Amino acid sequence: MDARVRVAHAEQPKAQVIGFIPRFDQREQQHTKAAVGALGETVQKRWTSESVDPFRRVFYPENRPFNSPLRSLLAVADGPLNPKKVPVKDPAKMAAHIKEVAKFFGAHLVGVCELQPHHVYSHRGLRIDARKGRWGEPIEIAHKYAISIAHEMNYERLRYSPSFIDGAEVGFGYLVSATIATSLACYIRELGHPAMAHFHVSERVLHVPIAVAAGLGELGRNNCLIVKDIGPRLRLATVTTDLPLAVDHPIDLGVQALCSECNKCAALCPSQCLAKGEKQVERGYAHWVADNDKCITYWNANRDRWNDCARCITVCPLNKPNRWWHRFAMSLITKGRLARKLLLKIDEMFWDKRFHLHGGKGWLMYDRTTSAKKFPEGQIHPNA
Ligand code: B12
Ligand code: SF4
Ligand code: SF4
Repeated sequence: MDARVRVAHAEQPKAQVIGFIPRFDQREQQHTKAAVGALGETVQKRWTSESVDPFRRVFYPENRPFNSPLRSLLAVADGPLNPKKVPVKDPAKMAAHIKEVAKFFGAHLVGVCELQPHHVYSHRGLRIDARKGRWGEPIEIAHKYAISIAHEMNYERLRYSPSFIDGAEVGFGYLVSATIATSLACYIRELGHPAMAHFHVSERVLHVPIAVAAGLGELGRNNCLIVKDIGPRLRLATVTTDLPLAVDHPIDLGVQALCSECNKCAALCPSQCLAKGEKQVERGYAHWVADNDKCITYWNANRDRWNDCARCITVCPLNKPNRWWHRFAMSLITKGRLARKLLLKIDEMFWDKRFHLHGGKGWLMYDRTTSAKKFPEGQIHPNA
């Protein structure tokens, strides 16, 4: 049994689910709303146009799929089973084995939960669904379990948000997390059991509630999963499966308590779309309700300089390099209000300054202010 499961049994997780949680229609999520024009013509035009940044075009297959590796992963997200089915005598041993396999493939954290109806979108609504003629089709996933996979994103590159530098890190995170999930799904299918990998061009599920149920961490004010060693600085992917597995449980790391006393992501969000006040019960669970439309509208404010934003991850006091002193600080946040106040004060004194002063040397051919306008060809490229 790993440490996270022990925490779950030692403490009651913060009550989050208050009532029935309806399934969410994928056509209502913001990437789709922006693409179909539900957020206005300007946002639609910008969001569906080809990016000036070559990294963006590599990591997101929407405009030029021929040079996007994700396209090949899509082909093996689901697939046929090896007819020689391996029997599972002990689901706990199998879960431990599968977690090790996921870590071998590169996962930072792995957990298992039962797949619940509200984890699964009600109707298909990805841009690829429109192209394949299955837009709006009802989604049913018969699988019993969900394996939640977290991939760690680079600390330094995210500090440039919003720019093409953190954008490249996010895109790379999508690719790596998709590779891990796909490899794991393929492995399970080779054991003869059904498995499907969900990543941003194949997904039928909501990764964050799955990760919370699988005991990876807690939901923060910034609407992201926050884990004990790297805070919210992660990308998620999921494998749904029928392979018999022992499940993990939600955990209490003190994140919700800290978020109630901290407001940093909401204060520093450039679009001011995050909730500054108390949690509300919305769609059957208690959380800080954000204006997600405002967030993606900001992503499209200046496509010559950025394609997205991750500042609510970057500025979070729980986003620190994964070192012993950070893990020690994390262990203190459950110890009471005074300890949390002290940690927030230390963050304000040392880390705020460091974050804001990070003019940065830049990375590859980019710095914080790189704009496509400086390149006569209309796209960013190495001036070699
Ligand atoms: C649409 C979408 C967006 C939209 C909407 C934001 C949002 N919070 O949903 C926009 C474009 C604004 C966005 C922005 C960002 N996103 Co986004 N986004 C998604 C996507 C594709 C679908 C989520 C969705 O359908 N949201 C619409 C509704 C359901 O949102 P909601 O009601 O606010 O619910 C949110 C939470 O409350 C929670 N949730 C929903 N139901 C329940 C039920 C329970 C019981 C619980 C506990 C939680 C929970 O899940 C939702 C996402 O957090 C997911 C991938 C996926 N399939 O899960 C990634 C995802 C949520 N995004 C992610 C990230 C990191 C970001 C950004 C930081 C951008 C970036 N550059 O990386 C910002 C952060 C903005 C923010 N503060 O939320 C990560 C989160 C990783 C993490 N640490 O948790 C995900 C999981 C992508 C991934 N594969 O890693 N995103
Ligand atoms: S910045 Fe503060 S309020 Fe926002 S998620 Fe991090 S700890 Fe919570
Ligand atoms: S991604 Fe940027 S705009 Fe969106 S909520 Fe986070 S900080 Fe705000």
